[in-house]
Parts: sequence; structure tokens; C-alpha cells
Amino acid sequence: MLKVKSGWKNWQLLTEKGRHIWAFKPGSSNINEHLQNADNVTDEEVIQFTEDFQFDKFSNPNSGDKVYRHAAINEKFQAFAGKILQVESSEAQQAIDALVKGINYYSCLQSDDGHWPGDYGGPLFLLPGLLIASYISETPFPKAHREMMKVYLFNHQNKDAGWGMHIEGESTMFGTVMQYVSLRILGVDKNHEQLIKAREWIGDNGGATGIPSWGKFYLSILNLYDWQGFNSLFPEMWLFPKWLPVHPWRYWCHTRMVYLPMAYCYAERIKVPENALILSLRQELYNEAFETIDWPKQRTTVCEKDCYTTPSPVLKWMNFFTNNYEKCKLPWLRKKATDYILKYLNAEDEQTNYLNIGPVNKAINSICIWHAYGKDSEQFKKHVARWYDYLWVAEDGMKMSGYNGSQLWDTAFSTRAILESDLGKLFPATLEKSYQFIDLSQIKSEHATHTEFFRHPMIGSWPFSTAEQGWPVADCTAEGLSATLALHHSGLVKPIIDEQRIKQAIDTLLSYQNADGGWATYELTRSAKWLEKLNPSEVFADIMIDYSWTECTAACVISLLEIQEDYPEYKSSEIHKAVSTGLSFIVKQQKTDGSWYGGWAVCFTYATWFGIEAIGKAKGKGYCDDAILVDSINKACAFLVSRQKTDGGWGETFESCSKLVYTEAATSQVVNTAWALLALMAANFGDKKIIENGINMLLKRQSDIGDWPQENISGVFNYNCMITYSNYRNIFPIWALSRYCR
Ligand code: LAN
Repeated sequence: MLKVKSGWKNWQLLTEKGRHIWAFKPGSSNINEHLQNADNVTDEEVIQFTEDFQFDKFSNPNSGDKVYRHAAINEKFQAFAGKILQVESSEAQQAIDALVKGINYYSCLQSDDGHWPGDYGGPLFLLPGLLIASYISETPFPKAHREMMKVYLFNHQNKDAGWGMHIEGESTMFGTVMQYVSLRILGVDKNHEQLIKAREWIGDNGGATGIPSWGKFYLSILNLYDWQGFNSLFPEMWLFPKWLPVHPWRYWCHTRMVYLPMAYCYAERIKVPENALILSLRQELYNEAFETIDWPKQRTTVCEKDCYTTPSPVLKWMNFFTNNYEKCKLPWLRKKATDYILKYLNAEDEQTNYLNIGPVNKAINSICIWHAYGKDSEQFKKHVARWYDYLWVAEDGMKMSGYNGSQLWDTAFSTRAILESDLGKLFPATLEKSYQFIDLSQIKSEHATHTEFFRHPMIGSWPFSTAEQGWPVADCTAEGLSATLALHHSGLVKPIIDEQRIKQAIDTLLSYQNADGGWATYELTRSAKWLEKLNPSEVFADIMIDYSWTECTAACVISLLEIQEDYPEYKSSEIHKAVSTGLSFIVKQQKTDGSWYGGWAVCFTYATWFGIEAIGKAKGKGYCDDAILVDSINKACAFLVSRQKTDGGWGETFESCSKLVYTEAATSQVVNTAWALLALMAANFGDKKIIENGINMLLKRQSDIGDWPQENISGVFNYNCMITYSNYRNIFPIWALSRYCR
């Protein structure tokens, strides 16, 4: 039995068709009932259950998803009792046993609807947005939730009393002020010892005037910053003619969907009325009297601990014009712009069933909809109901997830990992359920308003999380398709995803390829790289357009190669060309040391695995000049070998992502090790000792019941913010062992 602390037992994850809701003492599955329970807790109860969420950030800031996992394991775990393959070599036998144990443990974490729920926290600027939405709209979370949020925020305070952008990061003004304000909104007294120290951190680093622009935005909403201290978001830009290269329809969809509601709030200068808390916070956050601050001057003040990208001269020049336009704006044009924005916000809400594309616009759209239609409107109530989809409980408290989950992504990877060797067939029920989830998650129709609001055609695609959320992603489509093909090959499932649906997925994949031969994330690249000069965020890089990435491209190439084998007749010359140009893109992205940089996970080991996997699969099949492919693989393998640690493993830290150079972790990491091993095995690397040493490291780290430890954070976005993928610690070791056993 795993130890489930009694405080953890109050929380139970309810899942349905991929939806996640953490319920407090749920008696029935009625959502309102457990929210009531969560509001009715007594102070004594709170003291008791929050004690069980004390968490030692300083031994490892990454929680191990123990609340969900320990309950699931205690409920379902049984040692594997079936027939396991017996072989003569004791080394091979060890790997086989570890693999079966690993899958057996992991399959207990699968929910009844077929996906693998998991902690998707990490960034620290998300929960504050949601709390601000709840504060301004006077729609508080139930008491139990509020207490759990406090616990989480305190648990992640750094030794210097500040907070980072994400759980592993050093303190920044953005992180610190946002968590500070959140704790105050949650009712923590300003004389709380940890807040006094945090205030010192803020003061010592120049005060909250230096918060980066996204923070300036949130503080303006709270009436803790003057809107004049925020560069204009020029709402009229949404009325630009579509052919202009700077029209926002061409931005990366996340940037577009965040700056859209921000522009509405800016146009309406939304702010909470002054009250005792706000007046007090104005004194707490600044080194000077609030009334004396020269706001226009603060537009460009950014604490140096926060600066990741520096504003370009073009941006400064543009800000000069748009800020001055505010003084003489045309009211009818402003009205036309905000009407348009509101219409767009409503469309996004409806298209995503009020989940929205991500956690940031989820919070800001809620604010806009509350402002436009009021607290009692149907639209606002629908927003509030979906706040809970973004909350997650782990042993470090209650956090906001970086998405409404990573459901489809994890399920597709898990399926492929399990099916890579025949031993996966020992788990037919698990795979049957995965298939049901993959079937459910494929997007089957288009929204009525999809062209009007610039959505890429999506029938046949797969999303990252759930069909309800419904934003299709290129490489999620590839992974969904690859997992489907693997399941069909296994003979374990009745193929419900028929030929027509497979062809729709292929068509979508093809439609996603960029002119540079690569694949981006959600859409085609819609404008030029120079648009990055207008990136106003200071804390993120490369957010303005959707770029082609090595990993996304490799996933799509791999999937198309598999399709060519199974459906050789279908669009074969088009697919042939797509694969060839995709491969050239991948080869071009390779660094001189043989590695590839990974934009969506940490980091070089991740993308190098993708690069080798795609090239290895294509080699010898006439898509490209084989000499080039062989050379590329050799270089990549040499890179990996040069990074192997003495214990046989590999390990990178998140700084690989932000600094763009391989940054070795103090200890080997199971996830990095599994990626490196998968890559070397895909390349059929000659020196088997290297691979065996890596496999031994994975075997040593496995626990008795088949889990692996939660080590460093594995995911990233926009170079500078990290995100947790709690299932990676199981998926990739399982996959590497499957490949080894095969
Ligand atoms: C994700 C998660 C999944 C990820 C992969 C599929 C792994 C990747 O291969 C393509 C990009 C994608 C879809 C991706 C993009 C950026 C996201 C959506 C996220 C990292 C999850 C959260 C993040 C989002 C931007 C967070 C909100 C922050 C903002 C700066 C708006």
C-alpha cells in the first residue's frame, strides 16, 4: 500500500470523456454538490487537511502527482499475474520483467474513459490570472479550494522569499508580485511572515513598477497600476485589412488569443473599484507613494531579473504612435473594434465549450465576458463552470494547469510505448480503453464560424487535450494517427476509426506543412520572422508567429511514413514530396555538434530523439540522398554518446531551453535517458554497451511496483517557461524498455 495522507483523501479526481474535475468529498458526481462541500469546511478541518500538503520544495520543486497516483494505485494495483516471456539471458530477463512491471503499474493510472490524467502544472503566472478573474467578478472559489491554493503558493516560495516564472525558476518580479497579490486576494494578512519577506524582495528589486507587461496588465485590472503605465494594445488593429502582414490573424494562435481579450480590457480600461485591500496593496508593492508614480514612464520599466527579450526599436517606435493615438482616438472606431473583439471572444468561447485555447485567455476571457454581460449571464456562468477543469491537486496543493490537460498527447504516446514490443499485448484491456479515447478525441466536424475566425480546417485532426477543447495541433494529429495505426496493427481492437477518418487525418497533416518543409504547432506559419520585432512580452521569445519545429516536423514525417506503408495508394506522390521536404527541413535544423534544439521539452535529447527517429525511419527508402541522412544520424549519435554520464544515463536541466546550450543536470534523469536510448536504438547504434548502460540506469531507478521517480521538470514553452509532464517519467522509460526488449 502507498501512503495516502488523510488530508489527500478529501480530494478525488472525477473524469469523464477526458474532462478533469477535482472534487472535495464528492458524495455524488453532481458538481455543485461537491462545491458546496468545499465551501462548508470548518477552520479546524482546514488546518487538519492542509497540514498534509506541506511540501519540501528545496529537495525537489517537482511534485510527484502523489494524490492522484497513490489513490489510483491503492484502488487498482495488483502485481502482474499473467504469463511473462521467459528467456535465457539474465540481463534480457531483467529488462522484460521491468517492462511488464512498468506497464502494469502505469496501466493502473489510466482512467475509465481511457486516458492518463496527470499533473500539468509548472508555470506560476496562471493561477494568479484566474484568481484575479474570480476577484473582479466577485465569484470566489469555495473555501477548501482557496486554502489549497494558498498552500500551493506558499509551498513554491523560493529561499530568497520571491517566486519564479515557474516552479524551478529563480525569483522574478513577475512571479513574485503575482503570487504576492494572489495570496493577499486569498485573504493572507500582509503581516504574515512570508509576505513580509516577499515584500522585501519586491522592494529590494525596485518595486512592482518593474513588473513585465503581462504583469502590468494584471495589476491594471486590479487597479494597482495605472492603465497609462501600460503600452497601448491598439484595439483598432483587429480592424486592419487581412492582407497586412501585421494583422493579428497571422500571429501564433496563443499570442492572438491572449492579446485579443487583453485588448478588450485595455479598450474598456477595466479595473476593480478601490477598496481597503487595493489601497493597502498600493502601499505594499511600491517603493514610492502610489499617487506620485509617473505612470507613462513605467511603460518600459522592467526589472532586470525578468528580461528575457529586449524590446526592438521598431516596437518602441510603434508604441510611441499607438500610445499617442490614445489621446485622440476616434470613439466610433474604438467601438467598432471592441464590438468585433467581443464577437471573436464569444466565438472562441463557443468553439472550445468555454475551455478556451489555454489557461491565459481562459482567465482573461472570463473577465471580458463578466464585464460585457454581467455576473448572472449564461455566458459568464459557463466560464465559471470551466474554471475547475484547469485546477489540479497534488501533494504541493492546488494549482492551475497549463492547459485543460495533456489527455490525447499522453494517451497516444502511452499507446505507442506499450505497443512497441509484443509484451504490450499482455495488456489488452488498457489498449482497448486507449483506443476508445483516441477514437473519441478525433475532431469530427468544423465550427460554423471557423473561416470567419481564422481557424485552420480540422476535420480528422487530433487536439492536445480533448475534442471538447477542440484546437487541433499538427503533431498531436501525427501522434494520434500513429497510435491508431499501431493499435490497428496489434489486432487487439476492432477498427472503429475507418479508412475515411484516417484519410481525413492524412489530408489535415498534409495541409499543415509549411513552405519551408517543416510543420508548426496549430496552424501554418502565417507571416514572416521579422514580426518578432513586435514581440511585446519581455519574458517569452518567438511568440509572434507559428514556426516550424524539429519535433513537430519529425512527428508528422514519421506518421506519413507509416501511412505510406499501410495505405500505399493514397496520395502517394504528395506524401512522398511532403516527407522529402520535411526531412530536408530536419537536416537543416541540425546543429554542427549533431544535436537538435527542442522547443517543447527539455531539450536537446528530446529533439535529437525526434530527429533520429524520423531520419532513421526514412533512410534507404528513396526520400532523400541517403549519404546525407547517414551522416546526420552518425553525427547525432556521436553527440548523444558524448553526453552520456558515468552511470549510463543522460540529464539536462531546463536551462538548455532558455540558454540554448546543452546544460547538464547534476544527476542523470530517467526521461532524458529514455529519449537518448530511444534515439540510439532507432539509429541501430553499433556499440551496444552504451545502450546497455543506459538501460541499467533505468532499471536501477525503477521502484518495486514499477514507477520511476519524478525528477526535473520536462516541458517548456516559448524558451523560458517550464511545464510539468508527470506521465513522461513512465511513458518514456516504458518505451525505451519496449524497444530494447523488441
Ligand atoms: C503546448 C503543449 C503541447 C505542445 C506540443 C504538442 C508538445 C508541441 O509539440 C507543440 C506545441 C504544444 C501544442 C504547446 C504550445 C504552447 C502551450 C499551449 C503548451 C506548452 C501548453 C501550454 C502552452 C501555452 C502557450 C501556455 C499559455 C501561455 C502563454 C504564453 C499564452
